Amino acid sequence: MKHFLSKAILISLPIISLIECKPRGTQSAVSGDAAQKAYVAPGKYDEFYDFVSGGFSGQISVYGLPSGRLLRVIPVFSVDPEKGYGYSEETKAMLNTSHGFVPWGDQHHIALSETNGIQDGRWVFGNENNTPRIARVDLKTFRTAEIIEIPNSAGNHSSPFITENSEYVVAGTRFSIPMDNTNGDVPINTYKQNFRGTVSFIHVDTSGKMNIAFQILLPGVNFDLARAGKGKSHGWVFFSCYNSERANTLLEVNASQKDKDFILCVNWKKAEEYLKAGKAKQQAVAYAHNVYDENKHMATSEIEKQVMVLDPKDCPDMVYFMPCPKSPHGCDTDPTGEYIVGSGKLAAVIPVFSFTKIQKAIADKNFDGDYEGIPVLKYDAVLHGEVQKPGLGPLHTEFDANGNAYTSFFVSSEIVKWRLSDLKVLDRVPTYYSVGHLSVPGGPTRKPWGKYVIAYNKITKDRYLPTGPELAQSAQLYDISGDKMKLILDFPTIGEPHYAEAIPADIIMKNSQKIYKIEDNQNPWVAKGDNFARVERKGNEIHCYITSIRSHFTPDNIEGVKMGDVVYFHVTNLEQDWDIPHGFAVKGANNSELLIMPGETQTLKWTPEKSGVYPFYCTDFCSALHQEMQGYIRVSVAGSTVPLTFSTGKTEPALAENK
Ligand code: K7E
Ligand code: CUA
Repeated sequence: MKHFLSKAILISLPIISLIECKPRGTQSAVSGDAAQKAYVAPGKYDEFYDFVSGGFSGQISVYGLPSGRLLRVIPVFSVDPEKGYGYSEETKAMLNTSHGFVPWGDQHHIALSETNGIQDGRWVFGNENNTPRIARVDLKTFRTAEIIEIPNSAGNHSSPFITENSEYVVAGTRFSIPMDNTNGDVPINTYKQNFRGTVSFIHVDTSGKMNIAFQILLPGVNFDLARAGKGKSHGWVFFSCYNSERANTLLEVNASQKDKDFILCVNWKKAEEYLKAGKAKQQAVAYAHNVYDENKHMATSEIEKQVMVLDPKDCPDMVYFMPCPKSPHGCDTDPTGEYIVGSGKLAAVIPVFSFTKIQKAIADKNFDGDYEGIPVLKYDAVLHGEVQKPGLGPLHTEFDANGNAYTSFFVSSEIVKWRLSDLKVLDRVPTYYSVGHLSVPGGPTRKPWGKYVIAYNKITKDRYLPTGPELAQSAQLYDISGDKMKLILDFPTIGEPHYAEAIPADIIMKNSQKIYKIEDNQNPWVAKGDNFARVERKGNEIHCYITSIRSHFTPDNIEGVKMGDVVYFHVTNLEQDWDIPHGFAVKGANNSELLIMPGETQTLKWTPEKSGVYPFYCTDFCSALHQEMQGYIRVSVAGSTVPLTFSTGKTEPALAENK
């Protein structure tokens, strides 16, 4: 028998390798013509934009769906040499924080702006965990417009979740900490006395401008995820939290003791009333608030000095805890706003809570005591029901427009479809492998667009050609238009994808900006035409006001720079044509290039390290004569008498004094 088997394997191997040229262990799992559904012909547009968080890359990337084509990486919390973000003088202030310039961030979740609970395509918000911040990206330009730091927070994980008219993005702290206005120098094992959690409500005005309206001071648990209410539950936000044990060491054991942790229910309309009534305490803190001015083409950073803090002690009926089994992660509200789904990482069921029952339990004071002074609602009184035996390790839930929910299971590595009304499991599909977040287009809103569910996986293993110790990060696209979910595409992502949202392309593309108008350019260093191009000395600073247009720089010959000078190249791109950026780089510069959009001015700071002649050139292939788009800058020794001169197209030989 043994002998026969091995012979059979020997014989069949060459046949298998003829049909199947992928490495062994790769499962295609795509059936019939399913892959056709992800095919977008050359020159055709995708149906959806998909905004995907970049995890430890710090950026947000944008894909087309269903093709999975990468359209753009938007620099947000990390410097990006491809676009000069965080390298040009104009953009550096975007990455300023109360800790100084931070060139890296951990970009975790995103939230698309909404009007009446429907995606409106104005902005995408992103959070940063490590140095707690929220960013707003303008979807006219796909550029980061604003970043605000969150005080009294550490590990800003539970964010940025948005209310249904973009009134607020919320941010809950994962790590509880001693508050910023206290002497933080306390023994770690005084956690229970000294460590607190906060959730922050960042107001967004109609122009998008953010400010921290208030924070709520809470017990020292770990806030994990959140969702705003919608429809009937508009005015509320639900935050999952774990570590109700308030352990400060070996959390994997010590924060898994209790049978149930909590979902925090915040009545933010009530909080607004308390704020108005003067119940908030002003607290002295320090946090950066950075804004990019589109006309000045420049960021400014301010350190804000105070924040308003509401303490539930002074504000009855503002917050409640709802028991949730066991170490909840995702906390998601369905399109009607009636159901709140908690996903306990270690739980054997998925609890679904009813907003109506929550309101009734509050009215009836149907409490199970309190937790650190905050009323705890009775589990049975607020429960709609539990999804039985759904899978192992539920993490996140999204919804379609037909009353179905889709939950990701990390441990059993699958997506499970179930019905909200009767909590029956309808379908399950494997993911490759260990799905974390998942997303249905419009899935967190009042109006899911449906059609697909996308799995954002934590482990790739054998899905792609190996690339050394680290493999491609992986997303998978499933068709959900029928009763059964069908895998139709794998596509790699940049950084680790946590949350993502997809939105119909037409909502965004109609507003997409093509150029910046040169007449609106208010950059203090702009040169609005070749006749304004010049080089000026201010002490030891050399300011080169350079223009670029296909295919030359003005000026392109610069002399009279001396060692000890600091050179600023202020480059204005005079083009007024879509998709004609020019780049700028100078030999020896150790701070990336510039990439300058049509009508924009950007500045590269350069400190030459020895005398000589340095070429500069355009880094973006802009025309047939792009390779001709170059210039020279001459740096002389300190104390030299070479006069400061600049020119373009001047060909007379230089005087003999210049050697
Ligand atoms: Cu990846 Cu949103 Cu940090 Cu869940 S979190 S998986
Ligand atoms: Cu400008 Cu190449």
